[in-house]
Amino acid sequence: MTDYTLYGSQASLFTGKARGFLRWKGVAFTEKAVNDQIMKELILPTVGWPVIPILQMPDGELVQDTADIMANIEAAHPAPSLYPDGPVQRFASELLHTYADQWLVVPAMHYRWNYNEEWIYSEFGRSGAPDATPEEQYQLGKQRGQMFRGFVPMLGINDKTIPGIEASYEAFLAEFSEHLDVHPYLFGARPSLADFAFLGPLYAHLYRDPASGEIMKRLAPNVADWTERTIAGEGETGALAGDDTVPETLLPILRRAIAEHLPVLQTSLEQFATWLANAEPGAEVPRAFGQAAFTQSGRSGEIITASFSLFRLQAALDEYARMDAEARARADSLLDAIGGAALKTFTLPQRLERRNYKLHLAV
Ligand SMILES: N[C@@H](CCC(=O)N[C@@H](CS)C(=O)NCC(=O)O)C(=O)O
Repeated sequence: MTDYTLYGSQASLFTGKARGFLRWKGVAFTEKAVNDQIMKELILPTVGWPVIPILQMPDGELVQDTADIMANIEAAHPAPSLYPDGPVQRFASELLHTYADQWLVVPAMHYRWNYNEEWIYSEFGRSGAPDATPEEQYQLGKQRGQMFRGFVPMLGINDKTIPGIEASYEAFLAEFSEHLDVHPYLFGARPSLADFAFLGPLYAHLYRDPASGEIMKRLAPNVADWTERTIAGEGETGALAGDDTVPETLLPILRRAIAEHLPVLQTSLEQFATWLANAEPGAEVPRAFGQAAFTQSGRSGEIITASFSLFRLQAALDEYARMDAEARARADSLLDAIGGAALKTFTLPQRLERRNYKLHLAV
């Protein structure tokens, strides 16, 4: 019997993020693969929609959303700290968190579904019904996988955009490799929030799916090595970069995040404001408002404007808002250096909050 139970799946992006974090924290937890019974009897009655991972707390409470899982564990087990101490590092961490969760999901889904489709159907079947025959597992996995397969066009992944998505991912791998030549983790010698955020897309889809893993190991062996260390929960001791500095080698990654994702976030903000004009106070917020144009490595397409991306970004904006003048000046220099000056005045017209496991207008 352990204190915490993580309900998830080996193939799930956000389960990998939570698993690496929990291991690194050193808390005792049991991981259980979610099957139909757990979904119907535990998750749906409380959470209300089919989503993983879920962390069950020692008192039985179910926590959904990896940011909330991390915050709850952090409150109970503060050392080693997940969040950097310095305000600018915290701000940059939340920007990278938004990029990892809400933008690197695009290459993750592209490589999974366009390079590993048959494999992932069998894999979904193996985890949902470990005792079934391979043929039954494949058929079950195919049924289960349809929803995720359906997300692929919504993420703007199509013949026109794929060369841009791949070029951008390969450039990202090169940039992350250069960073890892100098630092073992994103902000220094131990993992912190942004590492576990990156682990989401980089582990299950881009490392563990066989064809994707082959690409990562060939193009960026030290990113594969970082992925192995981070999912294992290693690196619990070292220090983060001193004086609240953001390592120089992170700037190309932040620049890429801003160049590709910020235009989509700006369109999302406009569409949120339009939706808000007719919304009831405290209303549940739709998962997507519409679509936005995006460009990756010269290829343009349209992607859904996810409300959750604004919610993740809100955490970065909160860090920025609470800075004193000295930290704000350093954050502004960082924003200028990465092409993100527009974030200085990026304001949500209404705060977002999660209630009953769903996104709502804050009350
Ligand atoms: N923002 C959530 C996302 C969780 C999530 O999207 N999980 C995926 C599997 S990795 C899922 O269950 N998706 C179902 C859906 O989006 O409808 C988190 O950080 O935990």
